[in-house]
Amino acid sequence: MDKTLLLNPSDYVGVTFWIISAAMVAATFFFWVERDRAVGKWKTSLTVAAMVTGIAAIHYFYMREVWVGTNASPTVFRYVDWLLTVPLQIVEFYLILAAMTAVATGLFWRLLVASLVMLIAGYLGEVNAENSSTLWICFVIGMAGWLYILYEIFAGEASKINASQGTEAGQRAFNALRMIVTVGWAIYPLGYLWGYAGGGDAAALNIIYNLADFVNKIAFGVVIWAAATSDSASKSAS
Ligand SMILES: *C/C=C(C)/C=C/C=C(C)/C=C/C1=C(C)CCCC1(C)C
Repeated sequence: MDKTLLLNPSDYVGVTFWIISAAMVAATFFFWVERDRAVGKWKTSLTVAAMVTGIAAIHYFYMREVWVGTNASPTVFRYVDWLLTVPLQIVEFYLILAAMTAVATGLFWRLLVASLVMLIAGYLGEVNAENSSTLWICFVIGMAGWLYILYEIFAGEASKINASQGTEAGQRAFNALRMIVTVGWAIYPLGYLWGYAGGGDAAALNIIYNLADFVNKIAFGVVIWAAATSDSASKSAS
């Protein structure tokens, strides 16, 4: 294995780690500063959005070094990052729901447990990737965790939000976050499939996961920022 200390500009996977590191730092700073423009509960939502991208930035710096130095997937730090940031995103989702309607805290715990099942299964599958039955059983368990989350937000308690509840900005945020959890999160299992089916391709795996993190952490925050600033603008105008 070719070991090196510096990022080779033709290492396109390494370059995506680099670009996303910068984007995560910029997003953190942006959400943090924009918090001043939000009112009430929206301030907390922007704080959480900044925490997510800030935690990811630190992991991206390190994951980039692992990739540059070893050309291997930084699986452990990838999952440490997800284990910290996915629960924060579930908190974020729940805060928005709770602001719109009375939702039981049981919903929060169900979403949290399902996300942990999804991530722990994914981790066990990836660190045991040489064993293909473990790899694919874990994939199926991880998929079940994600599908359960989709069930909760499209057909379960969380879906019972109707057009008369909450502010317009809150509803827009809820619908957009739902799309992110459906379409944006779907990129991860595709990365797992592409990365491991047929012998394994670490470059494809990391490039797809990096793209997914860019969408699901930064766009997720931007959706919250858009709702927070439009709601706050209408409140301060009235
Ligand atoms: C900021 C990080 C985020 C939003 C990470 C999300 C990760 C997932 C949605 C992972 C999903 C997976 C499955 C649905 C199947 C098993 C393999 C995983 C863990 C990649």
